[in-house]
Amino acid sequence: MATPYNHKAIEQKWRNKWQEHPVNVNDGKKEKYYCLDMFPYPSGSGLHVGHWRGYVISDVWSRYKLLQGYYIIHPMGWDAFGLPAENYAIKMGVHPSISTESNIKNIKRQINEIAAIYDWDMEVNTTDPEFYKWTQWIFVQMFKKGLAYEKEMPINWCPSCKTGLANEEVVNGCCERCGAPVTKKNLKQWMLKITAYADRLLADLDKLDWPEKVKKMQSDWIGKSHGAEVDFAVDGREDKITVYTTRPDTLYGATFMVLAPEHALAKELATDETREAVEDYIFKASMKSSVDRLQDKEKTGVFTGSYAINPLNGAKVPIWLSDYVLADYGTGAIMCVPAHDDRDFEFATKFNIPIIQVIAKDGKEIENMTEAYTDASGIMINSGDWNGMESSVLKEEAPEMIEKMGFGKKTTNYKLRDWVFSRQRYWGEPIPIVHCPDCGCVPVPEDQLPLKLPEVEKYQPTGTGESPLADIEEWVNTTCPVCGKPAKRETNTMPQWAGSSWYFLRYVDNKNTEALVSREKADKYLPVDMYIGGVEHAVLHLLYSRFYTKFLYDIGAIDFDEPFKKLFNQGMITGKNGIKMSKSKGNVVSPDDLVRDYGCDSLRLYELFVGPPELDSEWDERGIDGVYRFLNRFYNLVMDQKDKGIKETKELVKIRHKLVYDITTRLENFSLNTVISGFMEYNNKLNEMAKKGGVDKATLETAVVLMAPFAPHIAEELWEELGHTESVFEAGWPSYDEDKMKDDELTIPVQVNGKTRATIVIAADEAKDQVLAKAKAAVESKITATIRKEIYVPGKIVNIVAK
Ligand code: ANZ
Ligand code: ZN
Repeated sequence: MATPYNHKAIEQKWRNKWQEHPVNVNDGKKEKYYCLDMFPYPSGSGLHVGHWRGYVISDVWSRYKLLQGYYIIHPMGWDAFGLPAENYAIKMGVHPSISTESNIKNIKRQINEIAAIYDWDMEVNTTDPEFYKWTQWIFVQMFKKGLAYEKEMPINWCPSCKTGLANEEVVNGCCERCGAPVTKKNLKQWMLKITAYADRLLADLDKLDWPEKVKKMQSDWIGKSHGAEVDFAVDGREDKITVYTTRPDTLYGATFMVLAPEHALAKELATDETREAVEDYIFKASMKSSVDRLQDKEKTGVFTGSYAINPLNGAKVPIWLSDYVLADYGTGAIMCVPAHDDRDFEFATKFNIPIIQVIAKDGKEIENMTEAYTDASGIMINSGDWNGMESSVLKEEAPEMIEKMGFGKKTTNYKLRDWVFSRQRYWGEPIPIVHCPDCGCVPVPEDQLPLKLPEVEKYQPTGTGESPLADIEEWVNTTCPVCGKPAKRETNTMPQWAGSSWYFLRYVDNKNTEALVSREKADKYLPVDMYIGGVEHAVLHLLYSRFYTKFLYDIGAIDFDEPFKKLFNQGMITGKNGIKMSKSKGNVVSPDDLVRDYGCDSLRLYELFVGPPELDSEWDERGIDGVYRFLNRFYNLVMDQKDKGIKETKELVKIRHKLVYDITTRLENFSLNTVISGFMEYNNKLNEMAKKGGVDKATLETAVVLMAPFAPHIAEELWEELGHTESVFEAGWPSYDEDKMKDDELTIPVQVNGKTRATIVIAADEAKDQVLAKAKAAVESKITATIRKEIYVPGKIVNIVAK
């Protein structure tokens, strides 16, 4: 018996060797491959086994590409500004700069246990002034192009985090960070004009090799729709109300109109009889949080007492207020067609408003409508001149018809809103703007960047709508860079997304003091070829990064306009019963003990073995034993067979090519759990072969190379034992030959009347006639009746029917 598998010694040995001789070197000749992880924020609780899985996946992919001959850019850094870091610091009562630093240290130690090929020379940290100098520089460039502007408006406000939030940070009406219901607050904000990029952000999704799900989330978020604005006169008044509709084909079916309670005319339309109720409704709506507005199951509303005139047929329709109409979408007013819209149907039913069907599926009117007919397909009815038209055709033509008739125009609308970019918090990049009474908003001159975040004693959020920086007089009071008169600094900071929107550009040139990245390096090493991370960033980070990249492309800083060519979203690892791992639930599994007891290679394999990487998987620690036993058996097999001088046989060659084929195709499909189970199956097969006559060296070597991306330490060790002096990562990824995978001899059953009577051995490509002849010969003695039918399922079975 050879020496047993000693994971501790082996792993330590190869860590040391890799330190001396890194396996991933840039020789200037190899093509680059950039494999990026979503960088972590340095949380206080460290990494759990769920974070580990993401980093294992990206390292497996990186090492696979390394074996294919690429130079791998595989960096790591810290998303260290922002609410989570600051909230943690406040809770622990330490300054965020101190807690951030010690958290980074701990997580870096944990990440190093993964033995990934991270290039720490490329490390970035968003809180490093040399980094955020460029975060601020980008803001200044946006300001100069008119894409960063100040605006006072009601914004999403998290009363718990005490800061404003972007629309993307409000999930089902709650703060994306802390879960508290979001309210509205009127504040002067810095905004980024992401809407100027809406069309490109939408169209360029086609260029991306991303999961369809994420692309759909982005296109839904951008929410481009085509339709018309239609003007309705208000009966007996000068005013007109413009509505936005995507279904102008249904205009004859509009039986009422609804305005958002915030609409400019909402109050004015009230009559003496309705005024009290209208004002009451408007007030109550303003007090409702957006969660309530979203979650309200029943529609509420109030009749204003005024009527609008349908411009097409002159019909008088009542004007209502209801909070199911959003103030900041379209025109904040809608024409309501209860027969063909679910929300309008519900509202009309509740308030006894007439319902007029204008589209009929088969030309017939429905007698008793119990729900809206929402398809835009059918024949127009009850629609004057439009009767008989196909509704889907009319839907396309109506905007122009309305424009010609002079009561509206064709329009396009977007759901996407400009990005609220100010945070009333301490732990972020100061917005590099000076407010001068004479010159207005003046950017801090570029040679004065970074504008450093001042040291403070009190960094807790104030809740007043001002950031803690507003209290530091000597920092706030400055002089205007243009005219030199006394002026004040902007005291809001940037959101956490500011640094993460461009950090991936910085890794490849992280010490550059002249530019955020040199054009030379950007052209050589960017963009990212593969991006790996959780799906929760689908419309936040992934949309913002695309926006920043397009902007930097437009100003000539880089020569590509999409940051991430390919995207893989990994699922979460949860605790028992699918519960998310969290410190407060006490179900966090730390990788540290598992690495100690089983070794890094075992944990790497087990992280992948727990389930399909794109799905959530429940963590069950017991399974790691099985993986550990597998590695032991594989180690013993190679050690036992390596010096036996076994010659390859047809069967061994076949197994070898099939192994390469299975592992490669599964890996290419990111089916990493089945890669591991595949290794286990082949390990069993090879152990059988070892008993039968032995396993040749080429087959052992192939198996070892294939294992290298997954279990790099043991692969290096066995590669060395197989007599190599170079690293296994120099070996190149093995190829397969489909011809050699074919089974050339098959044993198949021969049935007579459905019962197996014999087996025959045939060549895999043997002709049908010959197979049948062999089959009949084999069962001749068992056939007593006349043969009626002979069936051959190629390569599988022969069935003879005799009666
Ligand atoms: C009449 C109509 C008839 C409509 C029908 C739909 C179906 P998207 O695709 O989301 O753009 N709408 C317009 N502005 C709104 C607002 N501020 N708040 C709530 N709803 C609003 O949908 C546009 C449709 O949503 C518009 O077309 C309008 O209702 C409604 F059979 O107009 B529709
Ligand atoms: Zn000035």
